Amino acid sequence: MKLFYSPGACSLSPHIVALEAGIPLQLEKVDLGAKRTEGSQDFWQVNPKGYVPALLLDNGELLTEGPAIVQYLADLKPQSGLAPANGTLPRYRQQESLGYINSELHKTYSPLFNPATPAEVRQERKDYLRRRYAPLDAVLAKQDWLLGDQFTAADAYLFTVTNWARMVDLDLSEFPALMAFQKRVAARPKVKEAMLAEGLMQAA
Ligand SMILES: N[C@@H](CCC(=O)N[C@@H](CS)C(=O)NCC(=O)O)C(=O)O
Repeated sequence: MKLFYSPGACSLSPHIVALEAGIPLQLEKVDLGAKRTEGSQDFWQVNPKGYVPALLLDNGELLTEGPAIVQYLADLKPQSGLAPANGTLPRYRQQESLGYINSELHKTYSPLFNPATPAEVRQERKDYLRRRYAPLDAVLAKQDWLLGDQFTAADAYLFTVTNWARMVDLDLSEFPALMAFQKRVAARPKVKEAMLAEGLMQAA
């Protein structure tokens, strides 16, 4: 399998999940501006949606959408505990979390990366994000991980998008449990491995 990724983008989440699950992945970096892959392919031809993450399966099919990809990877290794069993309430809780992170957080960050976004829109989007982080901070004040006492794919996704806060100058210091969560995830060996592989940190 091959994961098309861009360093530090939302594709970091499936990258972490694959490493945590012990699934060997080939990685191919994408220049999202030029829409070209490291191997000089036109990325539009690979993924007509033009964005990462995209997972090329061994049967030649392309799977897109981060929440679907992380669940696919986690389900390849059910014993990893990265996704609760299908059909159970905890699994729907995970989908609830993935949907929330995807639509309420991830996509609210997007305009903050666009230099053309006016200052007042920027401010409104940051206020919106803080409102959306508040319930997550309350959950994480009571338990280590979004779903309870087990690290799952939802945590990998929350960590990935929350890492963007400092890049867009979003102050989240009012959320101590969330900040502690970020440190807890960053300290996981497989998360460090993913970040090193994407060039997001230096080897110690
Ligand atoms: N709906 C997609 C959105 C993926 C997405 O926003 N990818 C960003 C990086 S985090 C991207 O590749 N943007 C480049 C572009 O849209 O041109 C998902 O949830 O996986």
